[in-house]
Amino acid sequence: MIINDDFIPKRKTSSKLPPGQYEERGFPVLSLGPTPDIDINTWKLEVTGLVDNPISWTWQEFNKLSKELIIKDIHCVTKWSKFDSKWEGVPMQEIFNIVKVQPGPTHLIAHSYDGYTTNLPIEDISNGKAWVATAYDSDEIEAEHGGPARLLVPHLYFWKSAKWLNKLEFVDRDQPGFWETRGYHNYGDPWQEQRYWND
Ligand SMILES: Nc1nc2c(c(=O)[nH]1)N[C@H]1C(S)=C(S)[C@@H](COP(=O)(O)O)O[C@H]1N2
Ligand SMILES: [Mo]
Repeated sequence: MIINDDFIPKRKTSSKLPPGQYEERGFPVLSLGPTPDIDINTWKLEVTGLVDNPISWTWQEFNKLSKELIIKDIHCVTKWSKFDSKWEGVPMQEIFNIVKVQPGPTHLIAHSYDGYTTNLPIEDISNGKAWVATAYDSDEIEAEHGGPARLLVPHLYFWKSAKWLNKLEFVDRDQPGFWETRGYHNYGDPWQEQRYWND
């Protein structure tokens, strides 16, 4: 009997799973504290630091920017991975163009409403690798998952994807953030299993 591969539903294979991870079908919530109470009428996203046009968007203004649909696997340092998570968001490249990022900065520091921070090399947020997500699964992002807006950097462990985003700061030196100063790897590549300081 000949079985045509095309008629077998595609299955998730372990090749999508970075070392040490397992597939999670749900969507666990991982926050260091309570979900901040954010009023959409006073919400803002500021962009500061080494940019020619620093800006502060309201929710209405931010939602006029062009968005993309993003379907990516995400990988949490606590070992769950979720395949094909579906988001909508503003590409970081769009933000670069509007604020005119100067040639100088080496890192982006993301700041959140709960006081959380995380650091990212500029290369890792350029070239279609990062978004400010405003929707998940065709709906607004639930508060516990970082709504109204969160960073999405799916090629790094998910702690780099700051929830409740409030400020993007372009700087010319590395400044490890909340978890990076508390034992998490400074870079966080899931394929290299860069979980903790000595990995
Ligand atoms: N502002 C903020 N962003 C955050 C966190 C947080 O506590 N505060 N937790 C991080 C961690 S450790 C992970 S794994 C992911 C979890 O996102 P989720 O709760 O949507 O699964 O958010 C990251 N972003
Ligand atoms: Mo995490």
